[in-house]
Amino acid sequence: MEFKSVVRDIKSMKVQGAERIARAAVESLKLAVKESKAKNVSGLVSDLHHAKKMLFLTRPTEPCMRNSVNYVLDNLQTDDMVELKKSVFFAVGEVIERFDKNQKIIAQIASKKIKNGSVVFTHCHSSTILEIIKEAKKQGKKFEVHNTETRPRFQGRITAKEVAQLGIPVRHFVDAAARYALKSADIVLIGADSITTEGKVINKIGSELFAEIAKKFDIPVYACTDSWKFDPDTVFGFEEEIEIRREDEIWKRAPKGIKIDNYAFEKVSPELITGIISELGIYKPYIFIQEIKIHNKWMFKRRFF
Ligand code: RUB
Repeated sequence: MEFKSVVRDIKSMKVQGAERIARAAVESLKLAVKESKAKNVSGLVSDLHHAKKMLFLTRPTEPCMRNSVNYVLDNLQTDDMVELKKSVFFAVGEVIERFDKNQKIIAQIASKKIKNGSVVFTHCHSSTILEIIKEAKKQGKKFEVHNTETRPRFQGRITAKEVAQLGIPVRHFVDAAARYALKSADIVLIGADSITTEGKVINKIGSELFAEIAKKFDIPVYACTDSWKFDPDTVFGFEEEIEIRREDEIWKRAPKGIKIDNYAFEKVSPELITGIISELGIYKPYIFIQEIKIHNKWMFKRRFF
C-alpha cells in the first residue's frame, strides 16, 4: 500500500466513518516515512507535514483525523533520523491502542442503555455504534435495530449487513421513512464526526432531522464517540466546515438547470441530545466540552497547515 492510495481511499470513501478515517490517516504516516527520500531530519519533518496537508484535504469535517495526525506530529523526536522515524511509529501505535481501548469503554457504558426488548434506532454507519451493539448482544440482551439507508452513499446498508451478521433482528428503512422507524424505537444511538465548542454534534446528514422526530416521540438521543472528535478549531472562532460532496453522487447526469446540494453532514443542536457518551463518561453536551478542556488540553493550540 502506498501513502497516496490511502489518501485516495479516504477521499473516495472506500474508508469511511470518522474513527476508521483517523486510524487509516495515522497509519499512513508510517508509509510517508518509508516512502520519504529525505536525507536529514528537517527534510523528513517537512515530508510529514506535506503528508498531513494531503490528508486534511480529503474530508474537511473530520477533526478526529486532524487531532490524531497532530498528536503524532506533536510528539516527534527530532534529534536524529532514526529517533524521528521511531517516534512516528511509536506515536501511531499509541493512537491506535487508544482508539481500541476507548471503543471498548464506550461500548461498556452505552450498552447499559440497551435493555432486553429495546428497539435501537441508528443512522449511517458508525464503528462505535457497532461496538455498542456487539457488546449488548454479548451481554445476552435480545433487542432489535432499526436503521436508515443513508442516501446517497447507502452506508446504512453496511450497518444493516453487520447487524444481521451478528444475528440481531434488523429493519431497514429509506431515510424518508424515519418517522416509522422511530415511532417504535426506545433509544437513538448515533455516532459523531465532530463536536463543536458550543456542544453541537456533527454527524451524517439527516441526524438532526431524526433527533427532532425523536424529541417529538420522547425518545432519548445519545451521540457515542471518542472525545477526539472534538474540533479545537471551533474554540478559536472558526465555524466547522460541513463537507459538500459531488452533485453526481445524488443524481448522475442530472438535466441542466438543476443545482444539487450534497451536504454530507449536519449539526445536531445540543438541546436535542440527551447525552454524549465517550470514554470520559456520559455528559450533557455543554459539560462534555468542559471535560474535554480538562482531559485533552494538548489539542488547544491554533494550528495552520
Ligand atoms: C459516517 C458517519 C458516522 C461517524 C461516526 O459518515 O457519519 O456516524 O463518522 O463513525 P461517512 P465512527 O460515511 O460520510 O464517513 O463511530 O466509526 O467514528
